[in-house]
Amino acid sequence: RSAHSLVMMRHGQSTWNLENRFTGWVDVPLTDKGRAEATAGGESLKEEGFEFDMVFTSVLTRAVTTCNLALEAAGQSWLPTVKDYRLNERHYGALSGLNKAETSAKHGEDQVKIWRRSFDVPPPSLDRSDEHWPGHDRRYAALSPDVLPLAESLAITCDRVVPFWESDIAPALAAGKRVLIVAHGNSLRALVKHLDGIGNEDIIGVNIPTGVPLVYTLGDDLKPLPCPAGRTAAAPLSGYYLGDQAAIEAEAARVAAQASIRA
Ligand code: DG2
Repeated sequence: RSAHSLVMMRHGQSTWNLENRFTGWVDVPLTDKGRAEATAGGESLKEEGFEFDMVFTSVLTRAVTTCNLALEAAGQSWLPTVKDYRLNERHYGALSGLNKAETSAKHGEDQVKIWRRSFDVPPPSLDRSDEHWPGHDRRYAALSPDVLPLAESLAITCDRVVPFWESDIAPALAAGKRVLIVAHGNSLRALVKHLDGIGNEDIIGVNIPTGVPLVYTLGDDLKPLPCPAGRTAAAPLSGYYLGDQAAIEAEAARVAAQASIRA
């Protein structure tokens, strides 16, 4: 039985991660810490002997820069890289740009948790005149305005991430390519939900830290194989993170708590 290698990584810390602002499709850069995280992620891939044949990322600068820095550190900058908007972060609608803790102070932590982590409740919508509607950005000019979101729940995000998985990423894996995906907290939650068959309730508790490689091995059916002996799966995911497990767990807990009023 042949195994397929898939590594996912959330981009390093962005300026709006640092400022604790809802980001979504807003195109903010990495901080210096985020650049260092991206490089460290690439170095750990190199140390562990990971080689890739193909890379996928979003069209947002924080993911593209992370991808470039990680590949450079891994000595694999030459790899073919596909950038596609379907790996973009979920669109945070009218929350885009707002501070997460301030939004909780205004609307309550429970409401903000629903907006951040419920499966199918979208955040409040923008309208098309808003500067954060992607129709004003020429990188989306080839797309029909009807596919450009006004706000996305995780369910809506799954409805673009999973078809891209099926049409582009899964065929590359099936052809024997070893794949790296560099994307975002919620576009990766959509992907692991699909891969691991995580339920709508259990996905609420999944938080992905920045800049840490998440390693999956898939079987011939492209379903995850159990985590290898000696590694600890990031349950309910069957993938495992490379690096200091306690630090990674603490970082995931910090992401979960980002909208707490005292954050
Ligand atoms: C964050 C995720 O996205 O935020 O859009 O604010 O991964 O691109 O930094 P990323 C955003 P949360 O859903 O964790 O609040």
